[in-house]
Amino acid sequence: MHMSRAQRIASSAGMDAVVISNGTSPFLDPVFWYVTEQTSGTFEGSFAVISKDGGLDVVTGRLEETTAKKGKGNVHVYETRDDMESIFKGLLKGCGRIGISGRSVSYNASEYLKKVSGAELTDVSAKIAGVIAIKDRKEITEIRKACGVTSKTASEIPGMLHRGMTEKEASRLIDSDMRDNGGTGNAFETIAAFGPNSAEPHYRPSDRRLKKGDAALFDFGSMHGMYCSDLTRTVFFGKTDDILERAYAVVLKAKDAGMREMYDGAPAKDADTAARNIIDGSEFKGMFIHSFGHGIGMSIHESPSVSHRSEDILKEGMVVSAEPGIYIPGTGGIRIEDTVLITKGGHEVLTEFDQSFTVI
Ligand SMILES: [Mn+2]
Repeated sequence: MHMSRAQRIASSAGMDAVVISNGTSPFLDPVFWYVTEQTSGTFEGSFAVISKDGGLDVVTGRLEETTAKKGKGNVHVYETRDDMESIFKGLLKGCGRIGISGRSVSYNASEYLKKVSGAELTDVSAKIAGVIAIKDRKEITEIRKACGVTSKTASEIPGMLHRGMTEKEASRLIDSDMRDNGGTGNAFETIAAFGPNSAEPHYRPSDRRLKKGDAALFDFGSMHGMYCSDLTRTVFFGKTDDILERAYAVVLKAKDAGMREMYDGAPAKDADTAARNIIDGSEFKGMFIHSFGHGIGMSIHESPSVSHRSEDILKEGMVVSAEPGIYIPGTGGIRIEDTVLITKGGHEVLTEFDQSFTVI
């Protein structure tokens, strides 16, 4: 039987109702867009109410009424706080236990819900994360498109680089190229890191200029619709230090080893462990300072976690990153990353660009 997204959340949460709440931007919950299948709108001050059996009601203001009616769910429009209160009283009547998305609901909204419903609130965000980690066909189509945009931009990077350009210039070129290729926005702020700066995994681009011998690390992802993608490549601008060339070979080997552990039913931690063993068994022991991967969907970092501490199991339909790295302070860093779809028998790599050692 085909279950709607709201039904999947209702059955996983096991509550009398689940309320997804949007405050004012940026305190918005992607789960609202997930259940309503909306592709636009701001929906500040809007709520999605999922009943025990998976029915969906949307509570919103006049401003978003027209947009709301294009999505899933029965739309209830309020004009005043009193209207809102009576809508909630009707929808939540008889509910003793209400699930909320504790990771994203504001304190004020949860106090309000408690007051209008008289119910006990329970954080069901881990259960919701488990549901949204498994993408349906529509979502996979969007993620595939997002990955296509990002891959096309990756293929254009070698032609963008020239001596003396700054990291900021490179990141701006990447961003506008992704838009030109059909992207609908950045999944996160693009990282362009040259030389020793590439040894900082979450670096922000500066006015550092590209010099001969630099490692040049680019970590970027376009959105398509509401969905993200994630890709990293490290290339070399002219002949570089031998140590970086050796590190590159180890990262590539670690990535292959990790990706062999990515299939439906595999413990997520196995991919991290396999990659980490390769790096820690090399001269670069201890230099892989983050986890192997993370789930990708409407958010750039979501469930499952692909770290050595993860208790998640990889399942068909999950989309995760595979991104080992080696970071040598003062010299440079290497990271190679792709976005990967978990399938029944293994996985499919959704981003696509040559990952062999490249000197430009
Ligand atoms: Mn990533």
